[in-house]
Amino acid sequence: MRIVLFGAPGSGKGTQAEKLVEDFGVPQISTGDLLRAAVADGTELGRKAKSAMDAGELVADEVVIGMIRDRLDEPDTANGFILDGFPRSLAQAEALDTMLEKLGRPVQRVIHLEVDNEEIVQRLLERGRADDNEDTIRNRLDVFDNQTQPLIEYYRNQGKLEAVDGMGDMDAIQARIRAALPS
Ligand code: B4P
Repeated sequence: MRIVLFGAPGSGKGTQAEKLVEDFGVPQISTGDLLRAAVADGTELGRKAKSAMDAGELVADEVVIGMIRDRLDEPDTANGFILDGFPRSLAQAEALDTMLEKLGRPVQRVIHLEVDNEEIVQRLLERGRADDNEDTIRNRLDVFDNQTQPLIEYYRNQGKLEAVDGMGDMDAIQARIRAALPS
C-alpha cells in the first residue's frame, strides 16, 4: 500500500495514519515528526528547519525532499508506506513522482481529508504544540491555501485523488478512509 494522506494542518493526517499503521504493517512517514526530531537532536537539518516551523512556513523543498529520499531508501518501505504531511508543494510532488518512478513503486492513492478551517483552529488550539498558537495556525492555513492546494488538481489529473470527509468521530473517519484505499 503506497498512499499519501493529504490535508490542511490539523485535518487529522497524523491521527488517522497511526490507526492505519497498526493494521497494514507499513510505516507512517511524517515529515513533521522527522523535522521535529531533527530540531530536538540539534542537527544541521534541524537548525535549518526550526525558524520556518516556528513561523508556520514550509521548510525549504530541498531539505524536505532530501529527508524523504533517505527515508524511502530504508528497507521497511519495501511493502509500502503512508506519507503524512508530504508532499506539500508542487516541487515536492514532482520530486516524489520521480523518486518512486525510478523504484517502480508509484503512489497509488491520495486521500484528501476535508475539514472546515474553524474546526481546524479549535483542534490545534486544544492540542497546544509549540506551533499551535492562533497567529501561526492562521499562517499555516494560508500556506496550505497558497502552496499546497494546487496539489489537489495535480493528483486529480493523475486520477489518484479521493476526497474524504474529515469532520466528526475519528473511527467514522477511519472507516471512510479505508473505503477509499486501493484494493
Ligand atoms: P505537521 O507536523 O505535518 O503538522 P500539521 O500539518 O499540523 O499536522 P498534524 O499531523 O500534526 O496534525 P493532525 O492533522 O494529525 O507540520 C508541522 C510543520 O512542519 C509545518 O508547519 C512545516 O513548517 C513543517 N513541515 C512538515 N512537513 C513539511 C513539508 N512536506 N514541507 C515543508 N515543511 C514541512 O491533527 C492535529 C490535531 O487534531 C490533533 O491534536 C488531533 O488529536 C486532533 N484531531 C484529529 N482528528 C480529529 C477529529 N476527528 N476530531 C477532533 N480532533 C481531531
